[in-house]
Amino acid sequence: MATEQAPGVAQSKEIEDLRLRGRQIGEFLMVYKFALEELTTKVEILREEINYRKGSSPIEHVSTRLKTMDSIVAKAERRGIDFNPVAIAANLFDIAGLRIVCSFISDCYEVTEMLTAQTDVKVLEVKDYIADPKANGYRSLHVIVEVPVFLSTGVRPTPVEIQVRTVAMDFWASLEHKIYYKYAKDVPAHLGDELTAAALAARELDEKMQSLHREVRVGRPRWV
Ligand code: 0O2
Repeated sequence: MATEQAPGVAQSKEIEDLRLRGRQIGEFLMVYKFALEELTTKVEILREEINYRKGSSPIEHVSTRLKTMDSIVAKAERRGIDFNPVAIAANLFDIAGLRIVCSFISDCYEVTEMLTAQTDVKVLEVKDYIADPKANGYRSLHVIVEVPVFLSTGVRPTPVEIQVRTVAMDFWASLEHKIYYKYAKDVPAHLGDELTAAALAARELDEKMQSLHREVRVGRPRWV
């Protein structure tokens, strides 16, 4: 004979389950947050050191983001990844994201080189959308790296997606992102065409600024 549970007991079991799930999610995301903090410190050290030596830095600004649980679930579903922490950790490499915005195209490559040359930064994948832009005009250098996060329980190598881009690339990408979501990923053709034209203009601006920068650097007196 089945014994009926008092409503209060069922409710407190539900609350307990929810609490446990919340804790598991928190623990799962925590390591990505730590990996971002490590990488942010590395970038800030580079920025400060270069600024100290040269009087200016190639890094304009740095930002980080952790994917939301909703976004992780959506991507796991899209990719047919089992929804458990082990499968997700083994297949999704952009749960933690670091974006570095630089002044010039050459800075994007130089800063990436300085960061990835560090012995505790392991490169897993490089996608160079600066050399080879997406069809819509999107440009950025994407590098997936793995950094060791030292926990009380041991070391956890953790992947982070680094996006490196110029101010012009960043301006374009943030507007395109807003438009993309405003139209629920179904951007009207004329807007799409205008965005692609704007990406081309941003690219021309980057190239012009790069060549001016090179000319000033080559032609400057030794003490500058
Ligand atoms: P969020 O919120 O910015 O992180 P996928 O992630 O499935 O699309 P893949 O191969 O994992 O594909 O990644 P890909 O193509 O290297 O791009 C991943 C990230 O780059 C995106 O993350 C964006 O941040 C950025 N990105 C790529 N293409 C575009 C683009 O056309 N326009 C803009 N504005 N950003 C782009 P998320 O997860 O889509 O979004």
